[in-house]
Amino acid sequence: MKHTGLSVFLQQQIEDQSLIRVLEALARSCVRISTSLRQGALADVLGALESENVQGETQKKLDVLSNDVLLHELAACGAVAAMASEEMEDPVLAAGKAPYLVVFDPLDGSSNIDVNVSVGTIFSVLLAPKANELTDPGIWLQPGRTQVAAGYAIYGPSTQLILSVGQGVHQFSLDPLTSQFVLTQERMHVPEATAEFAINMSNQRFWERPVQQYVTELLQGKEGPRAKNYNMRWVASMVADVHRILTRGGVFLYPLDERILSQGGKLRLMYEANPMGWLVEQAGGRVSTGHGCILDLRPEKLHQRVPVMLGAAEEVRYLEALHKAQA
Ligand code: P6P
Repeated sequence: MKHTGLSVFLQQQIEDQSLIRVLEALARSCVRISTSLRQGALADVLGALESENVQGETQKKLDVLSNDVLLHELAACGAVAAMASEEMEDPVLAAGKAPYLVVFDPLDGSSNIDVNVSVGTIFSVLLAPKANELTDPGIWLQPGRTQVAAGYAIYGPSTQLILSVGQGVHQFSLDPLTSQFVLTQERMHVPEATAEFAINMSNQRFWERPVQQYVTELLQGKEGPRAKNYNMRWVASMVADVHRILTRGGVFLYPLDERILSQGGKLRLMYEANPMGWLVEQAGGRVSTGHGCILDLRPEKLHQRVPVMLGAAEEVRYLEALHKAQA
């Protein structure tokens, strides 16, 4: 069966050639990152560095390598004015006068690399301001709903690129023989209801009451108020958990807990919650802090963290009702 190539698909979907250049640069980056990951121990790219990132997390060699690949490809494409990354304190200028900003998590879930579990690259494309405003930190603080494009690559048994430009969520698979992404699914969909949830249960004693109640009810199964049995999955790689939800449904939670209250949450707004939440909403799901849609938040800082609940709309709305009832 002949599959449509990514570039052909983008030309069919998008008139703006600059946006196509950005998305093709992101795709090239993901192919290069996938290749490095596949080499793994054979290329001395595993393991940790002495350095820490802005999050205070020890950087893996592949974190830095992936970040450098994205910086190079995006700067070279000529359509990106500036870039920001989970791995860097401050944004970096690229082409200067150009239409787009790109913010990314170059290798999400990297703690899983050394145990050979799926990881990913998450990206979000925003409109750039006029060239003379590029050093203003406020240009990055755009609500998730204003994203021009968003997506992720998942480096698993196969490498896949999932992206949207606001007209549905589409899946491309990397053909290892040609190193090209080809369309393998159009219009991914998150079912309204689910019987599968994803959360790190080891944090249960620290959660706020609405999440405690929510998960307790799920675990009560058919005998409980939800009147059905639920399955649980937790990969501890957001890209893998969200990809499962876009592929077969489900609900994902990384809620506040008393240990991270001061940080505002664990996951990052600009390059995890917003791009992933926008994709999920595009696919018919919902994304929330528990108190309201994440995509409507006005970001206050580039590396801001938020509580995240996303996936099956029925479950996210139920969680919001529990938060409202216990407010
Ligand atoms: P925990 C990976 O480090 C990450 O940022 C997300 O990809 C993932 O969902 C979460 O953290 C896992 O967190 O506390 O379960 O290790």
